[in-house]
Amino acid sequence: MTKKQMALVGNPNSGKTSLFNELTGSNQSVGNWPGVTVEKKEGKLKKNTDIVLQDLPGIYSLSPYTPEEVVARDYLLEDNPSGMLNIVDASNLERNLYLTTQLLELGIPMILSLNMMDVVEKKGIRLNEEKLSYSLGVPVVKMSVARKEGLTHALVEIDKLFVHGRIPDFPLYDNRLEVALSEISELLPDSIPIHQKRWYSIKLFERDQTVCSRNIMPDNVKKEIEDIISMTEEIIGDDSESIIINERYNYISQVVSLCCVKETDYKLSMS
Ligand code: BGO
Repeated sequence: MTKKQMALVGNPNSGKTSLFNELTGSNQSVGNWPGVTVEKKEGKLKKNTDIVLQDLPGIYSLSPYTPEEVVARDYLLEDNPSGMLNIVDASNLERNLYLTTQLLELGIPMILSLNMMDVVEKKGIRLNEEKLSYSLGVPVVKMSVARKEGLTHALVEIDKLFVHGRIPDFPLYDNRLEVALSEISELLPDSIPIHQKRWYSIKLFERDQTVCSRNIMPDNVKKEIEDIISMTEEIIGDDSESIIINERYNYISQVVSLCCVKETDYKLSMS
């Protein structure tokens, strides 16, 4: 019987290794990813050995600048995992959600694990996971791996994902950018699966070298896409890569302001 694959993704120091060890125990195998000296770890869940958790290297983004980013991005795009467990350090939510915005564009069902909730509580921050879940369109699990809290809830969400996991909606950005992205999406070849069209549109808009060099389109279409990008750069007044970065941060700050309250602010507004 083929195993069900689930990717474990997150920034370095988010608690990914701690979570991987808690969920898989001694059911682990370690090797290297082909062609690179990046460690490859996978493990069967202790509570359900039909599910294999693929521990991806800790990364800050899916830009192909480091071997770790390349490994993670290739796996997520080409190995068709059924879902991903995205672990974020909730005590640095704004910074950690940057990777999440990119993961949401890959067309893979996601569970968001808000780790380090013990630190969040000590900092006096209230995090509303229902609002976060609603804003991002994915199930959210609060946890503290250090205190072994939230692990059972994560396992329940993993089981649910294999029954009725859905591809999340991707974040929507500035209208002028959205027009460009939908025009690029229309020009993509049929060989790109529908659920990956958003990812490819954004990567082409950013002039991502790995995607551009793949020659997935004839020259006249490449030219049309370049015209769309240049025109949008002129309208917004910035280069395409910065446009995407700024839009991601705008989106994140809206989400965080909706879901996060500092207890000191709360007390101030009550007094
Ligand atoms: C050290 N809460 C708290 N407070 N800490 C956590 C939690 C949590 O929920 N989860 C993990 N940590 P990794 P990556 C350490 O190693 O799993 C801690 O990179 C130390 N080490 O224990 O390695 C975890 O795989 C000395 O901390 O993350 C670890 O994603 C002093 O977060 C760190 C203090 O976890 C990173 C901590 C020698």
